[in-house]
Amino acid sequence: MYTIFSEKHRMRDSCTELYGGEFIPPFECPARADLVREYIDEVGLGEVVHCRQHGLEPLLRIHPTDYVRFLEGAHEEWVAAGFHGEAIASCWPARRMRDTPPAHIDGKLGYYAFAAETAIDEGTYEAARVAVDVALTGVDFLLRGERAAFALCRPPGHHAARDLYGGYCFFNNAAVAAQALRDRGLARVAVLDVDFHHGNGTQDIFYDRDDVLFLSIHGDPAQAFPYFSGYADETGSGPGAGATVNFPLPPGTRFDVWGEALEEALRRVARFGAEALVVSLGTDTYERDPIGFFELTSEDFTIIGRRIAALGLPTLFVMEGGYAIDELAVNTVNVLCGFADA
Ligand code: Q9C
Ligand code: ZN
Repeated sequence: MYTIFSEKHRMRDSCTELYGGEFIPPFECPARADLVREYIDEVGLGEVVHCRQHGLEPLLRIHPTDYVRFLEGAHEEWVAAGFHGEAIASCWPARRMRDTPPAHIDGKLGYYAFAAETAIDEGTYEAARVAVDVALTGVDFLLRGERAAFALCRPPGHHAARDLYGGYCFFNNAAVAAQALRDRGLARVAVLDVDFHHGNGTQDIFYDRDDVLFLSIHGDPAQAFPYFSGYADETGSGPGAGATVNFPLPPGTRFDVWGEALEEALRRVARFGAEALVVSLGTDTYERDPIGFFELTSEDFTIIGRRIAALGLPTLFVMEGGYAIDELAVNTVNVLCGFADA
C-alpha cells in the first residue's frame, strides 16, 4: 500500500493547548506523523510518496472562501493586533447572539472556532493546506486503480466543518477526499470514521446528502468531546435522511462491543452500494490513549484492518487522531497491515 506524506506537516507546531484549565503542550504534535512515517519503512508497508499540489479548487468544494481566507490571515492579524501568545478563541456567538463575523481578529476566532483547545500558530495554515494535498493525492492513487492508499495527514480533519475549526482540525481532509471522489466520477462514497471522537465536521458537511454515507463509532458525546454532536438519533436530513449513522459507545468499551458496531457499520456500507470507502483513521480508541476512554488493544487494530478489507472496496485511509505517542505508530500501521495482508 502506498503512503502519501509531506514533511511540511511539521509547520503545524503550536506550543499550547487549553486542557483542563491549563495550557499544556498539544497532544496533536509533529512527532505523531514522523513516528508513523518511520514505522511504515520499518515494517515495509510499501512506498512512501510525496503529495502533489491540487490547488484551492477541490478544497473550496467543501470550505467557503471566507473561511479559507480567515485561516490564511489569522495568525498575522493576531500578531498585528498586538497579542503575544498563539491565536486562540475566547468569545463565541452563543445562543441568541449575532451570527456574523466581526472585524476584530479576537472576534473572528470565536466566529470560526467551535472549541478553544486549538491554537493557531504561524505555520498552521500552510500545514493544513498540505494535509489536504496529501488526502487528494491519495484520491489520485485510488482513481488510477490502487486497491488502497494511506494519506498520512497532519493536522487531522474530521472535526472541521465547512466554516468551523477545532478539535485540532482546520480543513476536513477526509471530506475533501470524499467530495473529490464524487467529482471525479464515483456515484456513491462512504466515509467510515473510527477515531475515538465523533466526526462532527464530516457529519455536518454531508448531513443532507444521499450520495455520501457517513458512519462514526465514537465515545458517547454525553461523556466526550465534541459533546454537542454524535448522538444516535442524528441520522441525516432531507435527501440525506438515513445516510448518517452514529454508534456512540460508553467508557470502558472493549473490542467485543466496538467490533459489533464495526460489523454493523460495514454491513451498512455494503448495503449503500458505495463505490469507494474513505476511512477516518484515528487510533485514540487505544486502551492507553491519554484522551480516549475505550479499551482497544494493538492487536485489535489489525483485526479492524482485516475486516475493512473484507468489504472489497477501493479504500483511502486518512489519518486522524491517536495520542498514545509510544504506540501510535504500531496501532495505526496495524490497521493498514491488517488490510494489506487480508
Ligand atoms: N477532555 C482528534 O482526535 N479536547 N481530535 C478533548 C478532553 C479535544 C481530538 C478534551 C480533542 C480533539 C482529531
Ligand atoms: Zn480523536
